[in-house]
Amino acid sequence: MHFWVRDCEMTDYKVKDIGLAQEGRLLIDYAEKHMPVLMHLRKQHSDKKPLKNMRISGCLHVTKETAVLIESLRAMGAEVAWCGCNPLSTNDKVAAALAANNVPVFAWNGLNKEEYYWCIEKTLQYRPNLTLDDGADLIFTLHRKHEDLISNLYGGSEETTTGVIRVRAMSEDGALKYPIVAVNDAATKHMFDNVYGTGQSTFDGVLRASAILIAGKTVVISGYGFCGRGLAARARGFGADVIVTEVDPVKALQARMDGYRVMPMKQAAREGDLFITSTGMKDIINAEHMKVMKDGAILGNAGHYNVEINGSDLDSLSTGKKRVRPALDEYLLRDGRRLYLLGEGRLVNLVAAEGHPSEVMDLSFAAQMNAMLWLTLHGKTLKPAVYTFPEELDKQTAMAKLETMGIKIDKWTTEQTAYAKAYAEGT
Ligand code: 3DD
Repeated sequence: MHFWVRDCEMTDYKVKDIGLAQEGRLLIDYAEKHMPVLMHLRKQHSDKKPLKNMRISGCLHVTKETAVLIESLRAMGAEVAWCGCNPLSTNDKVAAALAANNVPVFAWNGLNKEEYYWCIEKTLQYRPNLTLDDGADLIFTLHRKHEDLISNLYGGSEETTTGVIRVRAMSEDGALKYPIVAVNDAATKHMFDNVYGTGQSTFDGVLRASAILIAGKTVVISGYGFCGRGLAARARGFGADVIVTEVDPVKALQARMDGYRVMPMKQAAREGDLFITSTGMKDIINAEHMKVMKDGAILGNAGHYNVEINGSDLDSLSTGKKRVRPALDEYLLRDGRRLYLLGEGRLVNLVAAEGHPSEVMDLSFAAQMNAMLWLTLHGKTLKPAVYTFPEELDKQTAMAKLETMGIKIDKWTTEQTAYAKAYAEGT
C-alpha cells in the first residue's frame, strides 16, 4: 500500500539519476518565468488550497513545463504522483528535480514498453481521485486493470486530440466509467498549443536532429488539422515548398485556399525532402511511399503515437540502420537509397527537442489547472461522459494571457450587448 509522503526522504520515485536534480531545478525555474498565467492561478488560489485532499495521478510528458504544472497543483493543496506518457519524451533532469522535491515521479527517458506501463501502475498505486492524462494510456489502464479505483474518482482530464478521440470512443461504447474533461477541446489549448506549439517545436526537433536547411526544400505535411496548419505555416516561413496530404475534403480545400499544394501521398512521396505526419492515423507513410522517395528523404512524426510512419515497412525495405545523430537513424535500403527517421517515429518535438515553448504550455496547463479545480467542485455530480471545457474559463484564460502581454481589448456597451440579443432590428 502506498501512502503520501511530504518533506521527508521517504518519497517513492524512480528516475534516471537523482544527481541531475539541480540542473533540472534551473530548467523549471526558467520555465516558471515564461508561464505567467499558470503562476498567477497558483498565486490566486494557493492560500485557500482548493485542491486539498485531492490526489492526482498524472500521465503527461515530464518536461520543465509539466513540472511547473505539478508544483502548481501541489501549491493548491493536491497530492500528486506522476509518470510520462511517452517512452522517449522524459527530461531526466526535470524528473530528478521533481523527485528531489518529494514528488512521487516514475519516469526516465528510454523506457521499454514494460517499463512504461510499470510507471503507470506505480502512479495509480496512489489511489487517485483525479487523473490527468495525455493520450489516455492511464485512463485506459485504470479501466482495464483497476476498476476498484473508479469509485474514488471525481473525474479526469485529457490533454491531446488523440486521447480525446480515444475516451470519446470509450464513452460511445459505454465503457467510460468516470467523467473526463476534454482539455484539448479548450479553445485556449488547441488553437494555440496545437497550432503554434506544434508548429514551432516540431521544427525545433527537426533542426536539432537533422541540422538541415529548410529553405528550398519540399516539405510534405500529412494532416491539416490544428497541428498540420501550424506545421505548414512554419514550413512556409522557413522558405519551404509545402505540400499537404489529407483524407478530409474540407481540410484539403482549406489547405489549397491557404496556398499549399495538395495531392495524394503516393504522388507527394516522389517530391518530398522532409515528411511530417500529424494525422492521428496509422500507416500514413508506408512501404509503397518509401519505395518512391528521394535518396536522403527525412521522415518525422508530430502525432501522439508512433504509428503514422510504418516502422516495420521501413525495416523490411532496409539492409540495416545506424544512429547517425542523437535522434536520427539512417536506413540503407536494398536499392542503395538512404532514408532517415527522426526520433524513432515518435513525436519529434519532445524526443529531439523540449516540446512546445513554455509560453504556449502556459495556456494548456492553465486549462488543466482549471479542469482539476472544476472537477473537484463538480466531479461527483457528473455522469461518466466526456465534457467540453467551460467557455467562460477559456475566456478567463485568454484574458489573463492578454494581460500578461500588456494587451487591452474593447468591450461591448450595454446597447451593443442588447443588440447582439435582439432580432427585431434589421436593415
Ligand atoms: N506537449 C508538447 N509540448 C509539451 C511540453 N513542453 N510539456 C508537456 C507536454 C507537451 C504535448 C501536449 O501537451 C499537447 O500538446 C498534446 O496535445 O499532446
